[in-house]
Amino acid sequence: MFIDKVEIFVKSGDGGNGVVAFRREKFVPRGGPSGGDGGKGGDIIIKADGHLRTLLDFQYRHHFRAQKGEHGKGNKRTGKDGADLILKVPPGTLIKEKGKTLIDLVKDEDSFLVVKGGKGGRGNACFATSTNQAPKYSEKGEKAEEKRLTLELKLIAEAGLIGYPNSGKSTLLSKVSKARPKVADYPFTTLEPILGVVKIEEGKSFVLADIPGLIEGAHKGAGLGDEFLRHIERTKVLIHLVDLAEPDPVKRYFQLRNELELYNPSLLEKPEILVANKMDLPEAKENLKNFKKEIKKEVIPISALTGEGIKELIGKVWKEIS
Ligand SMILES: Nc1nc2c(ncn2[C@@H]2O[C@H](COP(=O)(O)OP(=O)(O)OP(=O)(O)O)[C@@H](O)[C@H]2O)c(=O)[nH]1
Ligand SMILES: [Mg+2]
Repeated sequence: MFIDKVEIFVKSGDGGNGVVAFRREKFVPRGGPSGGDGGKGGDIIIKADGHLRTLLDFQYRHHFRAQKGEHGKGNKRTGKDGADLILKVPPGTLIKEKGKTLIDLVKDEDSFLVVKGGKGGRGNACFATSTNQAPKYSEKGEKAEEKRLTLELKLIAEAGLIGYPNSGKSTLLSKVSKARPKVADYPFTTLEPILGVVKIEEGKSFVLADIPGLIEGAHKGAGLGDEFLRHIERTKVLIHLVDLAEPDPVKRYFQLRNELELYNPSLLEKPEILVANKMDLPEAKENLKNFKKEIKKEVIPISALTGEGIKELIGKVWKEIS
């Protein structure tokens, strides 16, 4: 299962308490104050790691606590600081609190302190003055911070497949990558986004996202709705797949563009590679000429089923993103 949004609960470490203690030495009847300070509690830091691609690690574990600071000790010894906890997430993860974005960890190694550990309290040794040489009080450590956070990952796919249900998006993804999305001859087969890595040759690869099909009215919730479009908001290029064997592919093309605009008009400004699929079928061959005439845009004819035209398509995508 692909996880792209998780809620977690984070709590830093409490600061250790300062203590009250007095020196006890054989020949010193009234030893001075010697209570040490408490250690600082651990912080929780969220850090982007370029090797990660999903938030899967957070599927089963939602609660995270950093270590507490140790209490102070006699002989003016300071308690140990609690260890920090570093949570790793894929680059592109947004950290939100109560719906507000705290930060966007864009690239590898980006990090953000989400909850700060409590400061250690001071021991009584700190409070000795000329007028109060034997203070009998110390500070308590500062309390930890706790937060409920949402981690949201917008897939870092460089190319996104869009189109009506049944247009062949998943078929294409399974042809060009090792991803094995379900393919079937009914609409809304794909229920959640699926990523695949398209390898052209050594050192030349890109991530392609297959998202559930869109239909007219998706912005109002028709079909599976349009919320999946957020997964392709950051792609460099959109691959718009149209089933040319359908009776009116021209209308469908414009309906889909309209849904993109209603979701986020800036999607229309992304480079669009327009693909006419199912060219192995006679109906598709019949429709192609009219389709090209009406759309007035470069069209790449392919058959995701037989593989015809796919190499040229991938070459075009690579040119656009590299
Ligand atoms: N003849 C022919 N059939 C194709 C081609 N590409 C896909 N199909 C068929 O079209 C149907 C839908 O394919 P999918 O890949 O599941 O379509 P999708 O766009 O992922 O659909 P959703 O996940 O529902 O949005 C399946 O029966 C495929 O076998 C093609 O190039 N030629
Ligand atoms: Mg699909």
